[in-house]
Amino acid sequence: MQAFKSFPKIIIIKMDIATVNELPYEDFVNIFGNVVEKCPIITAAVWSRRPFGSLNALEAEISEFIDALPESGKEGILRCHPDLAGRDLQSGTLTRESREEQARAGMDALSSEEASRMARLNEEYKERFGFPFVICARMNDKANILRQLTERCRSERQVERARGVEEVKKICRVRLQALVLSDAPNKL
Ligand code: 2AL
Repeated sequence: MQAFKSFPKIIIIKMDIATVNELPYEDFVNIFGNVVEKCPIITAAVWSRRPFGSLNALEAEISEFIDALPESGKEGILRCHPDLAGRDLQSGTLTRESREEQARAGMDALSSEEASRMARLNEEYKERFGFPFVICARMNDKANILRQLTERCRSERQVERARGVEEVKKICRVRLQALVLSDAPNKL
């Protein structure tokens, strides 16, 4: 185990992979249940694939599980994601992970003009594709998110489904990196 300071007064403990491998099922699901937003069933399924050789191996198991789902399952995962700067943010009902990600990307501090543009584009995207726009907020700033949302509104359904799933995997990686020690230097 290694402790480090993330924010003033908050100590986050990262586990090494050996500790992860020893976790009983309930603890594993409690700790990793939201690495894919509101999809603890993925975590539950992946637990039986341990031991994991590394953080990368754990991530690869999750990716493989997602890739094996039918397209309807992949869309289901996308639908579990809250809109960026959407109703859940306004009403304080985001998951802790999502709240931190959205705040880091400035989604909680949009001008009223930016907020209405975001809301309009999010609705347009959902109407066109039937699932929400998903992007890894930690890897993008506000300007980039708005630009990509605008561009991706004009895309094709299959392209967006695949793109959204790749973004889910990036979000998952960032969330895993916050919990598990990596062998490689952490670039985030
Ligand atoms: C999110 C979210 O909640 N966190 C993140 O990185 N992206 N949602 C979204 N619709 O892209």
